[in-house]
Amino acid sequence: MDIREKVQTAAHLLSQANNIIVFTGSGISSESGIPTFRGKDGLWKQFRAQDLATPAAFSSNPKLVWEWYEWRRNIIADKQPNPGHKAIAEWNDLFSSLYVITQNIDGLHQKAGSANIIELHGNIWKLRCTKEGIITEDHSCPLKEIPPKCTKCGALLRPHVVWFGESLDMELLSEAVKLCSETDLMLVIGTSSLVYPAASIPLTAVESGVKVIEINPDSTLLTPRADTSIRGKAGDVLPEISDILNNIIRQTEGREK
Ligand code: BV8
Repeated sequence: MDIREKVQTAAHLLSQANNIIVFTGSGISSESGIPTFRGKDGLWKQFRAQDLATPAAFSSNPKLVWEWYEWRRNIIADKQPNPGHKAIAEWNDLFSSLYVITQNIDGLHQKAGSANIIELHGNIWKLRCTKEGIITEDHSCPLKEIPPKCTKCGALLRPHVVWFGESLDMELLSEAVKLCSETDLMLVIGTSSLVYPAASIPLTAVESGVKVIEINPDSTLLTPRADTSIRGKAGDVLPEISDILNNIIRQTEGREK
């Protein structure tokens, strides 16, 4: 099948689905101007994220780790959702249920208007007290001080994100796994499917017999397991799927009148 046929197929599968999951990685935000992790201008090219996004790095040099997150917050602060994020947000009321399960910490799905978002790896605009665990949201750029301190107890604040070597929030992970068994269709967009346990979510969907459609300019470790893999950019493919889906819905409603 060529890309046109795959886009048509994806729209038809969506038109027949009641419950869908959209699973995303950093690739969906790259057209908003936010670097991915492994792309040519990727974060992992300039920094070894595994050396900075870790509890050990934070305990040995919290200032350095915060400088990296401050730099990323500044990149993300003025970025807007792209047509890919917006297409997903426009589907909010088209399905019995639509969940966005994202590995991204940039908050662009919220900014686009999506509901039911599960942030598996946290959110760069949230900070957590290292002593009491209280989570606050702070969008100030730059932060008042680096590293920031808890206004209540004076302890260090950390980014409320999941670092390498840290377990994910088990409630979020089990909710994501449970949703895989209750969904008809999963779109997997902009992820290299390399980082676990998040990368196991689409595989859980495959093993539960869910139709899985990948959207990515490159092939990934998931590609051979997906029902369809559309070689394209999220910002191009998702609006195209949306246009065809809306035509199908209009035709169906026309016939029912
Ligand atoms: C844990 C937040 C254990 C922080 C991130 C097996 C099982 C369990 C763990 C492991 C395992 N094997 C290895 C591990 C360890 C590790 C891991 O997976 N390492 C990798 C490198 C092999 N996992 C962990 O450490 C996890 N924790 O397991 O702890 C434990 C268990 C119990 C108790 C204690 C401990 C935690 C991992 C979370 C790390 N945090 N982010 C921050 O951002 O600062 S990960 C971060 O990188 C992202 O969140 C994301 O998950 C990952 C990058 O992946 P992608 O989003 O896919 O980005 P990437 O650049 O790779 O790919 C982009 C894709 O988009 C490409 O395919 C590209 O082609 C495509 N694309 C580009 N442009 C577009 C596009 N697609 C569409 N449209 C476009 N325009």
